Amino acid sequence: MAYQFIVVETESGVMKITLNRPEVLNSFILAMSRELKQALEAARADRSIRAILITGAGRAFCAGQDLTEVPVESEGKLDLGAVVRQTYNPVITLIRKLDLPVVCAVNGVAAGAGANLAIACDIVIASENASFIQSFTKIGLVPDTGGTFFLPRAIGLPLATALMMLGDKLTAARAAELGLIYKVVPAADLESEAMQLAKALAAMPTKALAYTKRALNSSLMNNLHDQLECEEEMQRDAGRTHDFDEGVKAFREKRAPVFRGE
Ligand code: T3D
Repeated sequence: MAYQFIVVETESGVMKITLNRPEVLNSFILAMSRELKQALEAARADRSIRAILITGAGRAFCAGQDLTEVPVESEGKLDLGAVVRQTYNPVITLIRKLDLPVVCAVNGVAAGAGANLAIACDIVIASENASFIQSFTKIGLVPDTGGTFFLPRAIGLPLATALMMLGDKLTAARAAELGLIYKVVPAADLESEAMQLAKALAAMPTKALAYTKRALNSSLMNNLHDQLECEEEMQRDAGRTHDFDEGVKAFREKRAPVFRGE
């Protein structure tokens, strides 16, 4: 498939998606979000893809909505709800529902929808010069792209509220300290470390990772009883996979397992 605003490359079971509008810090236009969604759907349909890596081209990860695209002086007639529904909601829904691990390599500033795209991914690794800014209120808007769901759950309501109301910049180091992201690495190592991580995930038992993701998704809303039932169901499914048989066999034979993702 030909893409104009993203670059898609595949290697060793990993689909790497690079947001590619560096001159405007990879800010979102509808067409870019559609391409991102298409790429994620293509990954879902391709059994050889077992992990996804999302990153940005140039010095930024993503500066959120392209503000040059938004009409101003609309006399209250503009429907930004429709923009959110078309541009951001489908991408976030897909990332969370996808039965594949999604790694985000945050290579620079992640602002607005860009910050919330990053934290909706499964594992976030950031360069030491990356930062996260909930910049919405600075332009009179409300955090979207799933941010009001994920941020308070990740770092707690009081801090999430302050960050979202004030729009303060959170450095990658502080984000890691707070548990918002997995780890920070030197800028020069981000690309290779993120790809190494994604490849490691792609060689793992893909279905077990998918069921783990489903259980974690459910845990965000379930009570204990329902969550225990969810774990039971996920474990039942995991126990019926080829990779479970292989994992136990390899353990008994004292060798490294070779997982097929089945
Ligand atoms: O439709 C809707 O609006 C609803 C949906 C909303 C979702 C959202 O994401 S709302 C939030 C939108 N994003 C922002 O408010 C962030 C705006 N950008 C910034 O605050 C800063 O650019 C950054 C903090 C991200 C980075 O600052 P800095 O100093 O490193 O870079 P810069 O010089 O500000 O930006 C570099 C260039 O990118 C510059 O263009 P130029 O002067 O070199 O021609 C700048 O205009 C452009 N740019 C940066 N962000 C955006 C952008 N162009 C369009 N849209 C952007 N969001």
